[in-house]
Amino acid sequence: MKAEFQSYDVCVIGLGYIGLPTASIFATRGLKVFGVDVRADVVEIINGGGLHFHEPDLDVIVRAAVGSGNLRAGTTPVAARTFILAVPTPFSVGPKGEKIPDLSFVEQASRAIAPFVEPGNLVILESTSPVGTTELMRDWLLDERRKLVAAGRLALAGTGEQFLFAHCPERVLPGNMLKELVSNDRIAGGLTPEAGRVAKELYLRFCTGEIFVTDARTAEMAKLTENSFRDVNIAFANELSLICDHLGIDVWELIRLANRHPRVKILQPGPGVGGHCIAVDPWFIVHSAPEVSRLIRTAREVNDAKPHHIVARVRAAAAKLNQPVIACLGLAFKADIDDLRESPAMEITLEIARSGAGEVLAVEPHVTTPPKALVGVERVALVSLDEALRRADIVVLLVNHRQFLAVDRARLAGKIVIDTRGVWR
Ligand code: SAJ
Repeated sequence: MKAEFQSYDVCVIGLGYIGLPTASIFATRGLKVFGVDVRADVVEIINGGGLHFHEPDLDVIVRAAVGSGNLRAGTTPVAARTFILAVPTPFSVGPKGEKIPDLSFVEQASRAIAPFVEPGNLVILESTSPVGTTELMRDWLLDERRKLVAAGRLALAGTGEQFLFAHCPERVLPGNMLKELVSNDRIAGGLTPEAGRVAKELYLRFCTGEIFVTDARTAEMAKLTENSFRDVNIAFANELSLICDHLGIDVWELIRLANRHPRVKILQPGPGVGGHCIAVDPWFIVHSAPEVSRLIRTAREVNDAKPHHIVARVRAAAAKLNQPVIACLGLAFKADIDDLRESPAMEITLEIARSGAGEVLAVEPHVTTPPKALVGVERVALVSLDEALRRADIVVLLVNHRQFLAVDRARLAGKIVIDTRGVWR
């Protein structure tokens, strides 16, 4: 058992897809890091040098970080020079269907670290957040400190000027996180110029990209802008796919040809947009300026409607057969990862099963036990790729996992194939 540190350099709150790689990389660069997660099972796995989700090469770096003694995890924060909040920022759905940012995890984390933060410490919000959240983080932290003083559990609450607050959004791509964590440019947005500068110094420990210092609100909006830009561009491709279906044109051939223009770079249509970022973040912009975010809102609606279009195609094909077996290939939100969050593939598979169109065989090479969402749903089973291809009358390719790209096309002969990714053409 390694000796406890006298003090930590960094305390990372939230050991998920962003917090764990960030904590680990700081630890491998010699900083003493304490990671905090509300889930005791996650803490135990990490302290054992393991990880609770799949990301290429992350296991190696977590093992190295824990093995060196520089990374430890626990369920409550500790004192540190810098605190990094990497907690979820989902949205909730209001009574009229409007999407409302849910900042409860940021608030909980801000209040949880309040007793441990000392004047001069830096507090960084890494979670993708609506504009103004870094200010809220400061306000929640100070409010909690005032309550602790009133309860006699803290000597001095302090003022906003005594601490440094910054927003430094992560920009890593799931599936390529470790490379991008190091090499991507970053933005350090301080509530004060000093906070931005100190945050930049910290990330220079591992970041080889450029780090740009700005104010917190610009940094918040920059991150939302990046993901909205991608969402709008994918929506364009998805809308084209609907138009092409209508006109009997192969959309992938169309895009391939249009992209030969020197200033055209259309993205790829698919079954919809998933994940916890691109399908969520544009709503934060819409929520903050609903009257003037028309394009961004429409793009979200186009992408959210795409799964239903795929289901309609599958149902139309199934209606021509008697009790068909339908293979749904892929449940993850994109290729070669195991993340099922906000996955259109999962949504489509469930909707097909519930529609009673036929017996559904789901295939997901990255999971071994049936995901919770499928448990208890009738007429759907998680099976191997081989079984699905053997038994299916209709094959729906939902995720371009490399295992599916390698499928011998002869095995698809005589079946109805709905290739939502255009990879089997
Ligand atoms: N998709 C398409 N067509 C495309 C590209 C993507 O349908 O041409 C779909 C994917 O299948 C997936 C979804 O979009 O369902 C999102 O995938 P993605 O690879 O575009 O992005 P994410 O969600 O994995 O990661 C994004 C990245 N943002 C940008 O590229 C602007 C990443 O850099 C961010 O760090 C991440 O969001 C985040 O955490 O915010």
